[in-house]
Amino acid sequence: MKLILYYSPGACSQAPHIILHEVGFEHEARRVDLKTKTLEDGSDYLKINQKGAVPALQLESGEVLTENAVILQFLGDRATWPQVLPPMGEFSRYRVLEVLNFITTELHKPFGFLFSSEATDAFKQFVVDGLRKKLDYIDRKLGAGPFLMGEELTLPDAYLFVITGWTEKMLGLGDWPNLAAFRERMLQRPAVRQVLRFEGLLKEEPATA
Ligand SMILES: N[C@@H](CCC(=O)N[C@@H](CS)C(=O)NCC(=O)O)C(=O)O
Repeated sequence: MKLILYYSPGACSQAPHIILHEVGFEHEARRVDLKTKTLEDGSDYLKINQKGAVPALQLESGEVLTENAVILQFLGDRATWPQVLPPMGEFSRYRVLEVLNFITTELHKPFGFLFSSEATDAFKQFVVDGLRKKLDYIDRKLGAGPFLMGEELTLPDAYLFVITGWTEKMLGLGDWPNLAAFRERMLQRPAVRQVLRFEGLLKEEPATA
């Protein structure tokens, strides 16, 4: 049995989806309707992940792993090349996990409130004010990059790519030039393009001749 990723187009599940492609793991991606909590064959997603959220990763053993940051670590530990997560014993591992944790708790979580139809405008404004400061920080940390950790892509880059998509949609990227440039660079990567195409989110350039 292959690895199975449960995803929703453009959701945070895009981060492990990109990493699966970056490290070249054979997998199947199954789309979840987050409103009805069903899969495309009509079956009940809550039987796979009782929390109802994506991502979930079903392993060859049948075991299902949830929580994005943990799924990413699992993939990082399994990958031999490229090294998207330094091994145990290297301090740089904790630097990678430090940023991964920042993205999941300080960026991903608040963005979730902005997508809610139940949150009031005042609450959303409060969330945006906080998010802007966190985006300022990550924009400074990224700098000219090309990646969060410097020259090589690591786990949080895939997650940050998803966040830049949400930022572009909800706030625009004008205030964060490093994030805007990072997004453009990531959009050139074959793994990213493959995932966007699979998720139905890639606007293909029209043929010129
Ligand atoms: N704690 C989970 C949260 C994941 C999450 O928020 N997923 C969103 C999509 S980005 C989702 O599935 N929302 C629908 C729901 O929770 O019902 C994680 O970190 O993986």
